[in-house]
Amino acid sequence: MGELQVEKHTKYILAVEKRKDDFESVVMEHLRLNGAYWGLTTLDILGKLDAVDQDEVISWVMQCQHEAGGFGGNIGHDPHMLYTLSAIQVLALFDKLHVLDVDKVSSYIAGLQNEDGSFSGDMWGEVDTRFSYIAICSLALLRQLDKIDVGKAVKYIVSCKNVDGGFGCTPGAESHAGQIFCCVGALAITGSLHHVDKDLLGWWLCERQVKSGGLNGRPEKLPDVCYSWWVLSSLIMIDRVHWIDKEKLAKFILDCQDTEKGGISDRPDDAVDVFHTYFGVAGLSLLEYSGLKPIDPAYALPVSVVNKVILPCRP
Ligand code: GRG
Ligand code: ZN
Repeated sequence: MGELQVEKHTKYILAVEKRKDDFESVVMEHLRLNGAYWGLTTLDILGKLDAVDQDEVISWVMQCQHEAGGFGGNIGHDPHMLYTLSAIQVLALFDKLHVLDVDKVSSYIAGLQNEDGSFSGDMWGEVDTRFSYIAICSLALLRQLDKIDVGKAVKYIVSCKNVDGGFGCTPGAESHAGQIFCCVGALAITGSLHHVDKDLLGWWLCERQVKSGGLNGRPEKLPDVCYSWWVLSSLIMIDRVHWIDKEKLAKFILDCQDTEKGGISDRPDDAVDVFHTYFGVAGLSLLEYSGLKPIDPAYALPVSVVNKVILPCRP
């Protein structure tokens, strides 16, 4: 099995951060703040965050903030929950959460909670358990969970639980590994994991492993490196990670590396991108691959970062 190409992946991410006009960057323009989170978190797990000019990053992140309090994907873009979490996560990576007007950002997020406890992604109202996770994770990092009705938020997430033990994006919607990460993560952060049937969900999740060792996101689908994050983090949160073959999964991820130019793809021999590079490296970190910083399965940030942000307020 090949080794993790730490230097090559570092170079690849640093190059993507700088490129502004090639194809991938143009396509990614509207989600640059998400891209920054993926790239910078990967560098931190690899122990290479020092290679980045942090003042430049922070100044750019702060320029993505909208007067409503939320963040857009880039300067001048409309605010959305997705980018607001990425902004908070990037600032947390650099231990710079204090530059935020915490009240303003948390009021923006809390303002998106609906009567039934669910959350909309932005002022246009799309409701999805992704946004429940984002609201809860963001507010926990800002220590502002008391700004929302946590009981109702949990109740809504539980209403999205299916008979197979999994969760969907809205009540009655099909179970999907990405949505399961969001719901289990939000329940973990709020101390509500007793709502999960761990054996039933653990069974569904471990059945995501296919012959090649990779994981898929739903029955009958192809394996994809990003599910090494969505599925594995969920299995860890419910204490059932020993139900999959960790060696085979690590091999699948390593087989998806571009060993010449750096970066990781969704499946062996496909084109690499920052998203799958992040999920590949984060997945290997969850698998305790040697030399990588451990990542927190609920907050999707290095454990060292979460400890710095959350621990001081734990009794
Ligand atoms: C901080 C890690 C982190 C996340 C923030 C945005 C978000 C919260 C979570 C997204 C969860 C989610 C729904 C992930 C799934 C992404 C994905 C690969 C979707 C593809 O779905 P299909 O149906 O592909 O197109 P399949 O693999 O089923 O063929
Ligand atoms: Zn993917």
